[in-house]
Amino acid sequence: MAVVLFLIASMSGCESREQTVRIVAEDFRFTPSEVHVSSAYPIRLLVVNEGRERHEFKTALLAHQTGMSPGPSSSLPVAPNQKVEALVRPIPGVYLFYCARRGHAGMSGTIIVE
Ligand SMILES: [Cu+2]
Repeated sequence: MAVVLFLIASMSGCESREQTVRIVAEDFRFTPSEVHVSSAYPIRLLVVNEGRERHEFKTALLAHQTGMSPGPSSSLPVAPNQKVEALVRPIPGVYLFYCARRGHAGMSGTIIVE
């Protein structure tokens, strides 16, 4: 509970800034497929499923989620017409993302934190 309260407080403060990366999942691609973000501010990953299939957004960037207990999820399953989000620390790097669902191997892209 303390962790949740701390998160809400830190996100509503005037000093806090974050950048939102919005990725749309369709059947069968992610848009955009390449995203550049700054390492200066936390990244809010927002994945919106506009397809008819269930998708599962997966990337190593999710290892840097903030405030996760006991540990961060390694992927974000998202049902049709749903959206999911995660707040991650902006550790510089090139992060591939892809759909972990069987048969969806063509769905992939890159997030570059610089
Ligand atoms: Cu998929």
